[in-house]
Order: sequence, then structure tokens, then C-alpha cells
Amino acid sequence: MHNRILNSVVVLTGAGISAESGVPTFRGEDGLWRQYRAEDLATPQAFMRDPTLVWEWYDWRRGLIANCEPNAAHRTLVDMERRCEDFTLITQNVDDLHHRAGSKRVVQLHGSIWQVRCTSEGIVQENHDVPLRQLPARCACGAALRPHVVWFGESLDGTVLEEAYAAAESCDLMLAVGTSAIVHPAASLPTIAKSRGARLIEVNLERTPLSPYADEVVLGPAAEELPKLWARLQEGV
Ligand code: BJW
Repeated sequence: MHNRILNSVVVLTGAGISAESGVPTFRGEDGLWRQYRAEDLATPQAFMRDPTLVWEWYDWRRGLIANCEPNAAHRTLVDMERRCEDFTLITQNVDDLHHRAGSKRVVQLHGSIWQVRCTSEGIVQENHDVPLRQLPARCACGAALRPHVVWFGESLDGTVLEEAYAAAESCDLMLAVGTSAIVHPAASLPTIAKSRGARLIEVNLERTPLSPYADEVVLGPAAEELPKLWARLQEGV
């Protein structure tokens, strides 16, 4: 990489990057499942109240995601990782489409929909059953399993968060792609980068609370706009 501004690049992705793969976003019109909003299901309280309902939602999403393929935006980030000296991909998504596209190192802020955790022993296991054999899913020890994801009001993994903050604090360029930028602490990463002198570029279908802080807002679908932006950045524009 010859251009100094691309020495250290951080990309924060949200649900919008997977939208063109067919994964519903959280807050768009397609974010509704039955009559529920995602915000009402992605909480420990919802799980305690009705674990079967919450597992039905995850089982439905797992089935849907299993049939989705990474798109051109995911693939562009694979190329960025290969070509940038110092590159960190931070995602809020739990769909694992970055890994499936070929990204090697992905900081998964909110966990993975393909991992489950025992509510008694805390043990995390990979689970790719589609559909799940039992709802609510149960551990061999008999306790309920839960998705190994971060719900509202729950803390993010400390090591994961530290890695994300460290990358945001030291990057030259931060791209925020397909996130509504309202869920914290993820939403604070681009503004942290900006406050430390990074160039901030946002890619989204619409403006977000982040837009006023961005040096550039690219409006359009990520699968179309990110490859074009990457080509431009490599030319030093
Ligand atoms: C396209 C596109 C295309 C469409 N191309 N673009 C500070 C201030 C205020 C509140 C808080 C705060 N700090 C913490 C909080 C509380 C809370 C929070 O942020 N609340 C806000 C809603 C106000 N945060 C938490 O509770 C977090 N925990 C925490 O901080 O612990 C300590 C603490 C607790 C309580 C108080 C204080 C401190 C945990 C957050 C966990 C979020 N979990 C979820 C579910 C994950 C599991 C799962 O997937 O099932 O994470 S919720 C959901 O939102 C999911 C997402 O990762 C996350 C972000 O959504 P995202 O990715 O931005 O998606 P959308 O749908 O919102 O937006 C899509 C965007 O794409 C849109 O802009 C579209 O326009 C765009 N788009 N198609 C480009 N083709």
C-alpha cells in the first residue's frame, strides 16, 4: 500500500452490508418478524419471559442466513484485508458472512448466531443445526442453551471491545458501512476514530446520526458503492 492514508484502516459494518445478501436488517421495514420488533426480542428479559419465542426467531434467522451468500461488499473487505498493512474489520453482525467471504480476522462485537451458550455452565459450542432439533435448545447437562450473542443491556466481551477501541483510536481511515449507528458502544467507534484524527467515510442507503461527523457520506447500496469506493481509495482519491 503506497498511500499513507491507507496505512491503518478500520471498517465497522452493520446489518446493511448483508442486506443485499438477503439478510433482513433490524430497523428497516424488513426488520419485523411476526408482529415483533427486533429490539423487543434481543433482550435477556424477552428470553427469560419466553425462551421458545426468542429461539423461534433465531431459528428462523439461522435458516434464512444459511441460504444467503456473501455479496460484493463482503468480498471487497477481503481484498482490503489482503492489501492494507494494518486492517481491522469490526462487525456488529452475527451472520458470519464476513468469514464465509474469506475475511481472516473479524472482531465480532455482538457474537455469532452459529454459537450457543449453556445458561448454567457458560460453555460455548458451535451449532449449525438448521432447523434446531429442539426449541428451546437444550445443553447435554439439561439446562437451556441461549444464542451466544450480545443482547441489549448485556456487556460486550471485554477483550473484543478493547481490540475494537484500540483499532479505532489508532487508525488513519475509518469506514462505517450499513449501520444505523444508534447502538452503543459500536456506534461510538467511528466518532472515536474521527476525534483522533482519522478520515471518516460512511456508506449507507440514508444519512444516520454519524453523517454530520463524516468527511464523506456515500449514499447507496453497499454492494455497489463499497467496491467503487475501494477502487477510488487505492487511487489515492
Ligand atoms: C444499507 C443497506 C444497503 C440497509 N447498503 N446500507 C450509550 C447511549 C445510549 C444507550 C446506550 C449507551 N451505551 C449502551 C447503551 C444501551 C444499549 C444501546 O445502545 N441502546 C441504544 C438503542 C440507545 N446498548 C447495549 O445495551 C449494549 N450493551 C452495553 O453497552 O452494555 C453496557 C451497558 C448496558 C446498559 C446501559 C449502559 C451500558 C449491547 C448492545 C447489543 C446489541 N445487540 C443486537 C442484537 C445482536 C444479536 C442478534 O443479531 O440477534 O445487535 S441489537 C441489533 O442492533 C444488533 C445489531 O448488531 C445492532 C446494530 O444494528 P445495525 O447493524 O446498525 O442495523 P440496523 O438495522 O439498525 O441498521 C441498518 C442500516 O443499514 C440502516 O442505516 C440502513 O439504512 C442501512 N442499509 N440496506 C448500505 N444495501
